[in-house]
Amino acid sequence: MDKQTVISNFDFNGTLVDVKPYGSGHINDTFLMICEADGSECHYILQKMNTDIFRNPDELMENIMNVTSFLRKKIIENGGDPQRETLNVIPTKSGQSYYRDDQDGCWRMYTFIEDATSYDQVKKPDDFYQTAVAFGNFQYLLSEFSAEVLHETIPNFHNTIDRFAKFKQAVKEDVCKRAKDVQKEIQFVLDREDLAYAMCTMLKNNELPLRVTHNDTKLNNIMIDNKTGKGVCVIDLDTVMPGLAGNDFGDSIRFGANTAAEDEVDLSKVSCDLNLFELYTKGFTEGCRGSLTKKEIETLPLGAKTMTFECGMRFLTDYLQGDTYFKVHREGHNLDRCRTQFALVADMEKKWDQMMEIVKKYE
Ligand code: ADP
Ligand code: GN1
Ligand code: MG
Repeated sequence: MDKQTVISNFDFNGTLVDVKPYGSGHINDTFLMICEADGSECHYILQKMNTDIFRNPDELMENIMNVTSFLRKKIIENGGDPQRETLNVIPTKSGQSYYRDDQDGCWRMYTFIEDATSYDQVKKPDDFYQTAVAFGNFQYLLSEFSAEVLHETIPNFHNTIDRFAKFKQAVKEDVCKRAKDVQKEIQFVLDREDLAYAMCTMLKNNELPLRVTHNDTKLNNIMIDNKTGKGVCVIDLDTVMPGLAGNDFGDSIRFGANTAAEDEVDLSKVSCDLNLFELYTKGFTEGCRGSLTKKEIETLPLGAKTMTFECGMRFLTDYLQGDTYFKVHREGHNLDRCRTQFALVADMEKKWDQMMEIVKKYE
């Protein structure tokens, strides 16, 4: 179905002028709608949800409605602006949270967060610090949210043990006959089985608490206010589910403290910037407002290493399976991404003692 027809089914304010692809997310198809209302330009985000990945759009949208209405109340209580500080779903004309087209494509619309930017790379260290405060605060705000109402939108999302098993299965099946070319990368994973088990085992043993977390805390999933420089809104709420604080911390480090892009081909540019690591630790612990346990803080470096390893393993699994999960824009894109993640894990292994020293200051 064409986008104009899809859009005509939503109850938004204004007339559509243009609609074009937007952002650099790896999962959903995102579009910017340029509209006109009362003589001035306004914008909306239109998204075709990836229903190959999110199998149950009803449950997914129920999560988003529940989380955003909870956040809206908290933001109002704290004197904030609920139009900018959380996602706002624009309903369809029949009052639904998403629209299903005649080919079962599922679409949703959000108000556009104006005067704010989502970055693909850290431009100023303070921006990274501000995103840490905002992600920490997001988790803090959700600490009173009842986890029981949340559906698991992607089962075992950060179950690294399960990811490891699925990786080994993909190597065994080798459907695209690519395994022979990536023996070094496969061995890198197999040599780190302990790492795949570490955080999950601590959760199982109740050494780490289960919280409501975002689970996809990369830099471009947060909007930074163009004027104040503060993290104004956490977006991409598709994976808000029970999880580990260390994983939210870790995924931000994986992406934002890397001195290179996620898909950089020159691996000599990849490293974990310890100044950014420290700034994020400071911001995240402040944002969580003292709610993290001593063990959670101690294991933040492990969260960073685990999320980087897991993500690299997911890119490699997808490469072996024929690039069916993450959007790719060139041949070998997932393999390039996998290699940066493994180079970053190797760099963290070298800097491990320093990373542990840094987090000690914030216990
Ligand atoms: P994906 O799951 O594919 O990553 P996202 O929900 O993160 O999709 O959206 C992709 C990009 O679109 C974001 O990184 C951001 O740049 C932009 N975006 C999404 N929602 C909004 C919004 N409400 N206002 C402004 N920009 C947005
Ligand atoms: C995906 O949706 P996006 O692009 O913000 C992925 C994350 C990965 C990330 C790697 C639902 O995030 O888990 O860490 O790519 N999201 C999903 O860049 O799988
Ligand atoms: Mg995203």
